[in-house]
Amino acid sequence: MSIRVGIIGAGPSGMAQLRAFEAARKQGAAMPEITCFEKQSDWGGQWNYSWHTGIDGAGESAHSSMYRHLWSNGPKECLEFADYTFDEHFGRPISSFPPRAVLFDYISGRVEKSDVRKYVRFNTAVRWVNYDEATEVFTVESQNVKTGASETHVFDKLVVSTGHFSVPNIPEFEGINTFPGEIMHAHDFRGAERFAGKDLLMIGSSYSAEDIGMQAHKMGAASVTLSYRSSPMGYDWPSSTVERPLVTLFEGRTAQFSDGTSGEFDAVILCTGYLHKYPFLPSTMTISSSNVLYPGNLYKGVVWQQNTNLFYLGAQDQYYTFNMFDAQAWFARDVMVGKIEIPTAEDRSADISRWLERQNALKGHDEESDFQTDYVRELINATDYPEFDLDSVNALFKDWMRHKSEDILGYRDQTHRSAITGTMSEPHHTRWINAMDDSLERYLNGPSENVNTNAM
Ligand code: FAD
Ligand code: NA0
Repeated sequence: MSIRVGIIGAGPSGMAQLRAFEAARKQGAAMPEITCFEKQSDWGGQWNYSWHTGIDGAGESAHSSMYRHLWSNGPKECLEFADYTFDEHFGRPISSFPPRAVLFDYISGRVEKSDVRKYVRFNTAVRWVNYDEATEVFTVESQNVKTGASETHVFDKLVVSTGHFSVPNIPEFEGINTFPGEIMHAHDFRGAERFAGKDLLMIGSSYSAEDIGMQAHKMGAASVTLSYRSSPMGYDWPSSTVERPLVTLFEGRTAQFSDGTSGEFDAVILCTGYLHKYPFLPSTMTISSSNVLYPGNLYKGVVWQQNTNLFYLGAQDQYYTFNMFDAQAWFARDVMVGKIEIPTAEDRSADISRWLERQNALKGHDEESDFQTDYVRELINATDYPEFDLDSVNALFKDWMRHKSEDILGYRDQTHRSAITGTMSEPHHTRWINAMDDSLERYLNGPSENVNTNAM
């Protein structure tokens, strides 16, 4: 009997798992029995944009945290699939920082060509998972979110690929109940147009705070204040943007900061990150971690230490994304089919500890990029995923971070070379700060019409 594989989630990680099995099938390997559960009506995960916030049209929690005018925050050359290049998909060079719709088109194009859609049960949420130690099988309870019909499935191997940037981390702040304006988490942000002329307070000092803050600036916000807990981002911000230490108190519209300064605001956006949350898994199979490059308890960042039939994809904080999910999916596939032998629990534990120790010693972004490069390299070396020049990609991450330091509003106008095809990207027809139409059509066909007045 062929193995039965369950995959929960058809975002980029789940799609990578489908593609990994399909790639092996093309080389003559037997295809396992695969069922992929996706609670939304389409695949793409975060990249499947929806205007819904809170609860979606099927009464489920809205998954995607992406927003209008989201352009890739890293060079596309860093996330390029080694087995499906941007040149292959678009047939011509494109710019290095495409908008969301363009990347959605790219990731969908690869799996559409692979004919793996048939394995996905859309509109189907996984509600609960059990594992029977004696028979070594998973029982998965799923429910069609449209009809309410529930089903039970049995699997030998289970892949959890539900992402970890969908359940907001929501801290409390003294007096915040007295704030009369809008308060939201970044997860519910869909566009900054309505913040034109407004004074915005963002709490947090990572990608969401930086990007939503600069979106608001682009859309004409009067001022943007970024409040940090640990350390400021320190970019060369536009003059109407400032960084302040953490808010200590809200009194009506006024926020007090720990350095004694204060400000009046129209809206507050909590850019305070996300929680690992897996409500369909018993605690014995659930990751408990903050957003780090190497969550504990996962051998090679993929295989659950206490149950080597259980796999997590994309559970890490991410420099690498799509190609790392591929490397993980190829690795998970080869473990599942017995091509990669799993070492003893003791040896796995020693391997995990080695990565955790290195993670604990990391200083700064360059070392983090080196860390994840080495991690991806180790996975690729263990499988037949096409090799590519990871040192070039690592260098590209460092160039990108330097460009951000030099020009936070202009780094997306830079061009980069593909480590896979050698193709140099095209400069985009419109500078990011002036690009007011983020559609695939406008991106591919011609310059934007509107020119923004906040351009530096
Ligand atoms: P997700 O994309 O989150 O997909 C998980 C899937 O699981 C979803 O389709 C969801 O519906 C499904 N699911 C969840 N629970 C269940 C359930 N119980 N049953 C069935 N299905 C379920 N990466 C980049 O490379 N470049 C970027 O520019 C970039 N921008 C980002 C911007 C934002 C605001 C965020 C939040 C993330 C961004 N990322 C970016 C990172 C992004 O997380 C990854 O690119 C990628 O989407 C992760 O893929 P995933 O499949 O692991 O998770
Ligand atoms: P993210 O920025 O949403 O990116 C997720 C931040 O929250 C940290 O700065 C942390 O501070 C802060 N924080 C947490 N609890 C806090 C509290 N109680 N008080 C104050 N601050 C608090 O989340 P994180 O985890 O990076 O940072 C949390 C993902 O979304 C990333 O992968 C990113 O790439 C992606 N993203 C991409 C884009 C684009 O592509 C845009 C947005 C997000 P501290 O003190 O822990 O440092 C355009």
